[in-house]
Amino acid sequence: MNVVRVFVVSIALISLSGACIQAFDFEPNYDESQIPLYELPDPLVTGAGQKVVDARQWREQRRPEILELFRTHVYGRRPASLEATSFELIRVTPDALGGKALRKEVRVYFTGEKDGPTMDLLIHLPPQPIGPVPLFLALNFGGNHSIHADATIPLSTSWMRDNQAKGYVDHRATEASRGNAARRWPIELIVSRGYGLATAYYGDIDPDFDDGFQNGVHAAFQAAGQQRKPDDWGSIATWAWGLSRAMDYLETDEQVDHRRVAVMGHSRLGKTALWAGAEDERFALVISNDSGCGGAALSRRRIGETVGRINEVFPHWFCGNFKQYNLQENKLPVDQHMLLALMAPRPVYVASAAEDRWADPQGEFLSAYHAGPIYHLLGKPALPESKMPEIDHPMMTTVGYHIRSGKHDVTEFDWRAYLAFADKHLGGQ
Ligand code: GTR
Repeated sequence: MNVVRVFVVSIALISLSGACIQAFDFEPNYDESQIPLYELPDPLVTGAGQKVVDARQWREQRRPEILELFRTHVYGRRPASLEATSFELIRVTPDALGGKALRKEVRVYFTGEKDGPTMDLLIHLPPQPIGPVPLFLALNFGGNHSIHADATIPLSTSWMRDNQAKGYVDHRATEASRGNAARRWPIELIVSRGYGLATAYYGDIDPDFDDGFQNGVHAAFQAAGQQRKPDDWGSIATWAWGLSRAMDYLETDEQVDHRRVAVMGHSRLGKTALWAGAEDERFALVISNDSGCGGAALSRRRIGETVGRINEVFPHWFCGNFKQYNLQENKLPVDQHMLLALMAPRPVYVASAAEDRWADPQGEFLSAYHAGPIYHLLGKPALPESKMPEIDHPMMTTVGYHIRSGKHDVTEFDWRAYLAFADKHLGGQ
């Protein structure tokens, strides 16, 4: 039975919520003994209280029900009619990175209109692939040119968050930002292992600021004067939708095996990768790197970043309804183990970092653990025990997990674990 009870009640948290103090007004809690009493909703009991007994009932009844709950209460609903997306192959460089990779630059026209919103996909494949290759798809934070120092990658012209130190000035990328995230993107390693890597700048899909949903694809799909509904898509849902449009392209590329695409993301983009994997089952494997609150971490634990805090600081990330759960996590009809369960029976990997307490590593692990009963129901192995593995010791069944030493980041250790997990489930080239 997938129920957790924690008997240590935080008097402080209860009295705070009773007095309706703003969710972000108190210090984050990192003390396991101060977690409020919580009970996780059981993914294998339907809304009507019926026990889910077989794979068919999960597939036909409970999975769609849980997906709808996440759409309604957490991420929001993507618009229905989006058949128009088109693609343009801008450039192919057969000998990119000193001959180590084949590069493709593809422009995605979200609405099919040349003057509408676009996303630039940067794809690296093993040079001269002998057949369609499996591929990692992951959004980036700083523009495609930030993932490698190579001077031939076009500088992004999209809106950027200002960060002088990293080369972003007046909301534009400058040459100084080229390659600033290269450490997080071991392209040469990935292609040498027989995989492709496709990336796009998340701000091409929707700029990451609270703009009243006036920019990016939100604006393109919102009729003028149309009021936003409390379950309309927030930015995470929009970014996830953009990943699906990238997948639409990948399905047309004969050098990519679209049945072996792993979607990966770090931090807010880890939350995005999970939601993309839930909404779009074409993703064969899903990886969450340090995704934390609203990603892999259980909301009810209130360790580190909380629902209230994330909604205050990033009001545009989730749907309007999610704000009802500030300091009311127990009222959520879901928790994040149910998001991971939506990946089943596909392989899912959750990674944490030991010093990333803000993302609640223990809550990320428990979430992966409590998705286990769904994997078992579908005949797949899951995490074997409720105790975290040792630091730097990845654990891999159909559900994978590691806690790496170090901070909130994406490191080569993380990528080597993802490659091993992908080798196990997707096979290399
Ligand atoms: C933090 C935020 C986290 C995480 C992170 C990131 O400020 O609190 O939820 O998403 O940003 O995306 O880097």
